Amino acid sequence: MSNFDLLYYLSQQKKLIDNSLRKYISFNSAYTKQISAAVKYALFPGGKRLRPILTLATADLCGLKAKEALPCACAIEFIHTYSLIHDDLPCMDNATYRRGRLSLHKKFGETLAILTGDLLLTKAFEIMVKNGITKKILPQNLLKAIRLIAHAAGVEGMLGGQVVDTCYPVKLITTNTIDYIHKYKTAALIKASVLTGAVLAGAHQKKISALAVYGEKIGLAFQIVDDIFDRDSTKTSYIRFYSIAECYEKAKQLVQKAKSKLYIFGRKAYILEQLANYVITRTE
Ligand code: GRG
Repeated sequence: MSNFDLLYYLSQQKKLIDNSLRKYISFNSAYTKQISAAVKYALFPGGKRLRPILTLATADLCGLKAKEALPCACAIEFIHTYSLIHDDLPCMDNATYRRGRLSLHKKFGETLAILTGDLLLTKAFEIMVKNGITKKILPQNLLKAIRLIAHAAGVEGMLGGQVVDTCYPVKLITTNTIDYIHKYKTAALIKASVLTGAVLAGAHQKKISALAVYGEKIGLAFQIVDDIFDRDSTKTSYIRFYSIAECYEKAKQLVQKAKSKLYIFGRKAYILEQLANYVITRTE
């Protein structure tokens, strides 16, 4: 695998995912024109597509062709996109820009931004139920995947982390609070993205358990790197408690731990190793 080109791999997977995402947003009637435009703006050109890329990678690792896992991978990207739109709203992070362009509510107004987030969240589940079963995916495995994705997006996952991030009194925030926020707000959906591919493939429990640890560790490392990018030392950031060097060290250790869980897959885990490295070497 010495000639493996990670950036090329990421761009190819992004293309695959983008083509699939496009298929799910063709609900254009005279009455849905506005929200259709808003959904397109939110999804394209999009970001790194890290979560669906992880889903396709673990599906492949566990013996399921990546394209079989595309509906669930796209549904996860829909949920991620909804979370960014709502997070940017004036009542949350009040962000003017996202991915170098106006945030959705700045471009389309707050009402449409809230509704676009709601649309993406509900559509995600419609896609999984409607398109998730293929010849190679057993219905019970799809059901398990939907359940774990719903859990990761909900109050014991991303939404729960966001509640603490946005509503917890700032003066009570300790490193434990920040660990909690990171684990739920960010790592939960990344972990679910990793597990979804394996669950759809019907992987053995031993593999699922190893991937659960891998997913959570890279999810935490991802958020620490995000904190470093933000350099925001005021609220719920690692930077508030640790130096940049300490943050990098923590992220590196998490990635090391994540990769150490992959030994049961042998050389086939090469792509997941590279994706773990990417979480801390990425520049955006
Ligand atoms: C609104 C319920 C609700 C939750 C929002 C995830 C989240 C919770 C808010 C996003 C705030 C944020 C910027 C968190 C940092 C980690 C993160 C999710 C960064 C953005 O993810 P990337 O870098 O985005 O994967 P791209 O643009 O590549 O898709």
